[in-house]
Amino acid sequence: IQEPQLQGQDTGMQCEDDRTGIGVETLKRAFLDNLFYVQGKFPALATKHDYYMALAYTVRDRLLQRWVNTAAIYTQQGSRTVAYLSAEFLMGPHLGNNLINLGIYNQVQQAMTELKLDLKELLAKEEEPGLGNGGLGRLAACYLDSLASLEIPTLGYGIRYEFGIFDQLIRNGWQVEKTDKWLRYGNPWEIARPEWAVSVKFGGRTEAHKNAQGRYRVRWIPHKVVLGIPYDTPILGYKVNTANTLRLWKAEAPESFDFEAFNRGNYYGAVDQKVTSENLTKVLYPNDETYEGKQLRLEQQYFFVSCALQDMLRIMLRQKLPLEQFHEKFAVQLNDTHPAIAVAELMRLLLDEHDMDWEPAWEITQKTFGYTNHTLLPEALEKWSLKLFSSLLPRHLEIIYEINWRFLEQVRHKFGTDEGRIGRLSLIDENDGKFVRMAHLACVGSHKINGVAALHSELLQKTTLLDFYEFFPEKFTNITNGVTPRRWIVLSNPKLTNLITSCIGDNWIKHLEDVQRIETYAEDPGFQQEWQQIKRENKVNVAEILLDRTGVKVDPDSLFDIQVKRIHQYKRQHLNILHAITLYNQIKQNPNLDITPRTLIFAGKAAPGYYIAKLIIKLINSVAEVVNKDPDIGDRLKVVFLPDYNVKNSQPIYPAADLSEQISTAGKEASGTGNMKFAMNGALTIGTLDGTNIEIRNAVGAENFFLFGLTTEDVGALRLTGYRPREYYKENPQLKQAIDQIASGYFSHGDRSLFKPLVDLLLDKDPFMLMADYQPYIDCQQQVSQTYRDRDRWLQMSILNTARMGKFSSDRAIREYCQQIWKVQPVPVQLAAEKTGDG
Ligand code: GP0
Repeated sequence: IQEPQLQGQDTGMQCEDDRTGIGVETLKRAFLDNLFYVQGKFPALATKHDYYMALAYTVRDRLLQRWVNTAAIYTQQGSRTVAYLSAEFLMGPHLGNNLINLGIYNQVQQAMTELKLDLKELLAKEEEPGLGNGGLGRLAACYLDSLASLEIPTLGYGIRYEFGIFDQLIRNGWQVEKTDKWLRYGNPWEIARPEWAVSVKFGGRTEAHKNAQGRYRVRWIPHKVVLGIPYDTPILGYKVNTANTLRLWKAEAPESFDFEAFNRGNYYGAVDQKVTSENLTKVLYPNDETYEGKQLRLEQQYFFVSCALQDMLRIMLRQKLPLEQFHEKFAVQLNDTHPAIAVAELMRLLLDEHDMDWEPAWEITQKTFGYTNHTLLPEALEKWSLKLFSSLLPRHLEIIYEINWRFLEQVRHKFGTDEGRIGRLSLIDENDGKFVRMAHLACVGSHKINGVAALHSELLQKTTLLDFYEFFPEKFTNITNGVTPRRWIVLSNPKLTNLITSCIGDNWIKHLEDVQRIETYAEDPGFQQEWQQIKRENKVNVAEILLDRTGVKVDPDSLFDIQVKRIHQYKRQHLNILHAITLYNQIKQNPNLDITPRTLIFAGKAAPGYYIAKLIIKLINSVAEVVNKDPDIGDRLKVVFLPDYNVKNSQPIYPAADLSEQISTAGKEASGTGNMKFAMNGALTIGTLDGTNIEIRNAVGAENFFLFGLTTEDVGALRLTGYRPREYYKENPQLKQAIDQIASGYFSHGDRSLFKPLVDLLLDKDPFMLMADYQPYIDCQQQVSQTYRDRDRWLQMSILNTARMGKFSSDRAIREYCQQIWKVQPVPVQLAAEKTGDG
């Protein structure tokens, strides 16, 4: 890794500050000092964890210098700021990323080596903050990295869940969930700011009163109040001094106990209040792309949104900015509808708490928000029953009725009385019970609405949000997702990073479009040789991990065919397994078959209540058990399920992949982001025309991408003409054999009932059209196997994939958000030492 030339280097001539210096000697001294004064240990008694903590504090000290300076400059300049509201931030471990962004990875590695410690082992000690489910939460994390790297003033606002996404164990092939106690040993990256606590109200009723000018105003008399305590984590940009803030809120009881209840002698009742309040931010809901109408979830959403908006108002008051300028000070982005209640909450704060009139408040509100939609799946669209909503947020329901009334008036004005259209656009769903539609609230309350890939944005406008598109087409736009090359190439794949940098310098890390320049080496035998060698070393590394965690030994020279993501029917891990069974059967039928040896690797969590997804995990493990121990198969096919997929465990995976599985039913995967991480690391994709697969294929070239399957249009047409999955099964002997084996108990010790629900679903309904896509998928996989045998061709394709992935950096995505939606400019941060020029 190429190191930056920052200030404060260890020249030996000057004395470095132990909290900021980055020379090896200074780092060693600071590290031992932290071991002593923070952990209270001397080396002989210190555990690996003590050493991790000492190193984390050493790095944190170096961040603090930048963080405090950044805050000072933003405060002085009253900078326009992005507020990214997200119920999830899937940050992954901080230490390694901070070392990369500070540009001190190599110095720290050397310092640790000189102290007889292994940096890798210390990095492995970090408990990752798993405060997200999957793509949506990880996107928020990549965006914070890019915002800081582009020097954009930003606050990330979310929830400090005490328990993040569960840890996954595999017992007897089934997923078992274990509580994620990530805060158990303390969190060195956060600082609590109890002085900025805010109160959040719930329940109760409203009443009218008159303000000083004799105008009617509304007062909300809540049933309960919860305190929100902010916990701040610095987010450092890559090789800049900008350190932005991720501000996560923890719920607490307003007093440690209820004195009244205590005085009445009801000590337990008083403590109970405290327990109930703190339950609010206890645990992340582990559903990905399915909403659950739970009261606690709505409480979480309102809680963090109210905390965030009150915090922004506090910042404005401190900077002496008039509230009329709210939308000029803050650009607030709604990461899906989870924070959409912000539209009503900002209205309430401006109207009720700051005495503003409706029209200016509404104008400010609309100019403030942008809304990103992340899915078209109907089961994911949030709607809250009026009963629940009104009992929890009575004032917000009044405001939503008023917004709706005024909005539908405008609709009538534009389109006349078209009751069908009005019913479809209304913020209240009255089809089957009454519900508040959160996506509608977000659309009406924002000035921009974006999808996350070209196809997704198009489908949004043509289907899910068609009526809104017809009403205000100018609000709609697309911003294709991206991922940060710092974590997903530099940190995860140091060997590839060094190879690329040795050829073209390190500019590509900040400007990923520049990685294009390795194209000239795509057919260079020496470069290809090094490329292959690195891939092999990364595969050996994963082979060791697989052996360690699953006991399965895999061949690093086999084709590593990898599908890692949440387990979902629409993502079709079971289609991939049908391919595994097909290969197995081909070898069994012809034991001398000369096929391209493959290792199929799966990882991902299923929502605890998603029965079919859990059954798919069981099926993968059941097939693995049969395949892996069959002596006829040998090294030609292995199937492995790596437990507990999370950010930390994913980092070695992408660099080790030959083939990336992106096989969702067309039209269902909004974007996908794992697809980008794989391709950047030189994996080839087998995929459908879905989400960003389409754009990746356009970028890398159709000849460097394995395409198969129905298109979105095909899917729609087939559904209309009557889809009969059982016909495909009857007419395809390979498919029939595979399904029959699953049904007959071949993979389940003769148990025919185990997979029956899955088999019935596939043969009768097959909502995700596996049967239709099966043969094209198998044929395409055959192409993959053929191509893999042509080593030079494969290497060339692999190199061209990496070379042409520039567009998929989250830096590009964030630049587009800044220009199209947020209208915000960089604010560079200089350190005092740089300004005065003295060390
Ligand atoms: C979308 F609606 N996504 C949701 C959700 O609740 N959770 C979630 O992770 C994902 C999409 O499925 C995606 O296609 C997309 O790339 C990601 O949001 C970020 O936009 C793949 O994970």
